[in-house]
Amino acid sequence: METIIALSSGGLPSGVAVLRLSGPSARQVLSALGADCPQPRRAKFCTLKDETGQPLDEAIVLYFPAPHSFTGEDVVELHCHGSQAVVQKLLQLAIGHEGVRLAEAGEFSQRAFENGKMDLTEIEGLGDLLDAKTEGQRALAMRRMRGGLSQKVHHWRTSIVDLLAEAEARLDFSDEGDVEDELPPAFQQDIDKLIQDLTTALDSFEQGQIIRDGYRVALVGRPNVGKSTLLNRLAQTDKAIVTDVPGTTRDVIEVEIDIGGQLFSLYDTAGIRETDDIVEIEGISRSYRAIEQANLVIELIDGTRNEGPVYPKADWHILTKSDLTATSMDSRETLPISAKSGLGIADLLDRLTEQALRQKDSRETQLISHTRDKQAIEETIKHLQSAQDLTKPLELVAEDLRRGTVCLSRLIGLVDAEDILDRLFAGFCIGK
Ligand SMILES: Nc1nc2c(ncn2[C@@H]2O[C@H](COP(=O)(O)OP(=O)(O)OP(=O)(O)O)[C@@H](O)[C@H]2O)c(=O)[nH]1
Ligand SMILES: [Mg+2]
Repeated sequence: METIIALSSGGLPSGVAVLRLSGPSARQVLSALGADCPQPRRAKFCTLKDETGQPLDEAIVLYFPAPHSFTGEDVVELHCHGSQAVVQKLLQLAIGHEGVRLAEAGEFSQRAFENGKMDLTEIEGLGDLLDAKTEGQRALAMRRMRGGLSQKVHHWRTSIVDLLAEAEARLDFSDEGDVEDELPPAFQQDIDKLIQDLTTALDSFEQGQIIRDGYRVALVGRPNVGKSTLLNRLAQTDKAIVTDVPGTTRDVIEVEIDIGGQLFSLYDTAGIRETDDIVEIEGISRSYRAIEQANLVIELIDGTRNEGPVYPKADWHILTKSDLTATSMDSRETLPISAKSGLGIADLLDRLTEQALRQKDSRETQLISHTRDKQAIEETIKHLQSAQDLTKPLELVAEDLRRGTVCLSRLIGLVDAEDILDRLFAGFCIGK
């Protein structure tokens, strides 16, 4: 097994940089740098030396002997100064050793997976954690990384394996007379119960996905009502072009914002109206596509004009440009706002947070956040439903159950993990 090394901390220069070595030669590299190996898991201050014995840098060194390390192998961490020259030199000296090379993207995590330190969903949780921008994403990712989903999957899988054992016992020993031929009445109930549990878990998918990928809000309405102005105000950018020409926005413009720890994706869309302009027609058809994908559709209505909604099915209607209108017509349905003066914006943000939190169940259940989870659970349910039909030969019932376990095994990476891992690690950075 080769030893790998990478810069595991961020961009240089920085106060401190962490180089991580994993593999059987990790300790030798350390001693070649003139440092004695510290006590396991104890920080030690060392002067690292170059090939001529000259001081190269001062560093804090940590040693995690196998198997009690992130990767399950011998791991050495060098906390050196975050200097381009220091890091380059250390990397160059390390890979000069026989059997030591630079790590590839995600390779530390891959070794952790291969050595059974983390399963597939836990690795995905780690990836989500590193990508997390909001508090909600962080909490969700942490639960996944710490085995929240794995535990559930193991539990479901064990339950199916128990049922499978019942069925197989009757197949194997049916002529020996010491096992009842009939399945116990609890068999059917246990399957029902499992289907119920899995269905409940599946129900949390939408919420999990909203936390992970963001709550999608489409801003729609007639041209010139102030959609782009509101998007810019909420996201504190000038990403969307604002003019007084109706039909300014042609493409859907997406921005991500953090409101109260929840990630929102806001979509500014082309104003909806009858038109012969082919560019605008395409823009409007994109507006409708954004509407289809949104969790919440807000139609903006120009409060200075006497026009009704153009998309009455919108979840909310809000009145814009209220800085120009004299009287406030506040109601639950039509909140008056002004993206110019800021009137009503705080209230709008509150309502958005409230709305995104509305479907939130207890934190426990929000573990299903990847499409992969959803598919695996749906498939498992399908096989269990097929196993509910006990009028068919027992062999077939057993086969349904076995397939159910395979779906769950795949979810945590017990089988067929390679494809998923390749895709996953491709998105990881070096040193992870
Ligand atoms: N007084 C006032 N003017 C506003 C407000 N919001 C937008 N406007 C003005 O209304 C005009 C249209 O604003 P946009 O944000 O481009 O409107 P839009 O809905 O994106 O328009 P399209 O992209 O053409 O569909 C611009 O001149 C803005 O300055 C507001 O709250 N108060
Ligand atoms: Mg616009």
